[in-house]
Amino acid sequence: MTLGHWDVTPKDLFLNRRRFLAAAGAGAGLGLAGFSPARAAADLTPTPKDAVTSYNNFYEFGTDKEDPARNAGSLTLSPWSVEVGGLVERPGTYALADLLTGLTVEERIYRFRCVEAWAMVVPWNGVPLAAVLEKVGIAKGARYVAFETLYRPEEMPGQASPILDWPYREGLRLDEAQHPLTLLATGLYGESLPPQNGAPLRLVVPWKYGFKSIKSIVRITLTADQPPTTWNQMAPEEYGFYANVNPAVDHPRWSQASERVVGSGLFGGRQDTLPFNGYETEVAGLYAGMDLRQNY
Ligand SMILES: Nc1nc2c(c(=O)[nH]1)N[C@H]1C(S)=C(S)[C@@H](COP(=O)(O)O)O[C@H]1N2
Ligand SMILES: [Mo]
Repeated sequence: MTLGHWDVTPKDLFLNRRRFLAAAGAGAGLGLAGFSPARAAADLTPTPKDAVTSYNNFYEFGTDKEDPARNAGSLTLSPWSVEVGGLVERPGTYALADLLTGLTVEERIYRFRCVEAWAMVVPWNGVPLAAVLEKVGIAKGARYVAFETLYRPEEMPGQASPILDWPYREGLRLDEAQHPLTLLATGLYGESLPPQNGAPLRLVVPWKYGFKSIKSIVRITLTADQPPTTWNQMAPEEYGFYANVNPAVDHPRWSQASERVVGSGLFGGRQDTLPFNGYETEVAGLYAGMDLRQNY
């Protein structure tokens, strides 16, 4: 069986054919001025919406890039609740609307870089994860945040297959989770999140490989210890817990120095991959003193 993360096939490239005349390269990097999401957005040209919503990784709905758009329409999105627990002051099962009440949904145009070496620019809508964490209250001793995707094999045909250890799990260090760039997305292109993109609530961590950005979240748990995460458990030599985008550290089976720009023509243009996916100024401080080859 061919898994996307195991094998970037010519077919993957060919599937990119429904693309557009418009050049959609991720433009220049962040400006030299201090960080502001609006400023970061101003320098980026979004990938066409058709590409963002038809070329997906969401193995719960199949491993081919076009499977999620084809199969995820069956997902029941309402009601949706998120179980918040572990080291929090106000644990509980929150209806999605209650979790978001009082928070301002913002637009964030971010680069998005899959570990398979393709890239997009996505105009997300969402709330900072930090605001949600503040709402539920971070208890003493919390050092990590763990996330889980819905497990519902009746609606998620990919979960019948043992390719991953379901439910899909991800995690961040607490300071990464609280970083202002870290988003809980509820939409893209100004509309509700399409199911194939992880409706109704997914994580977006733009300086990390895409697999960290877990979709269709039903559980958020604050922990003292580093939580187990799906791809890291599956192949620890290939997918680290940190998974910060790093052109200097290759995947064991392919280079990470450059990336194919999805939506920029028949086979996609290529561009150099940037350290921390272009967000080095904002996030490098989180990893001061760490060996990023060791902690890939
Ligand atoms: N639950 C879940 N979340 C997931 C995945 C998945 O298979 N299941 N794939 C990840 C990977 S590998 C990538 S690259 C991104 C893809 O997000 P997109 O389809 O919105 O571009 O979702 C991530 N989140
Ligand atoms: Mo990915």
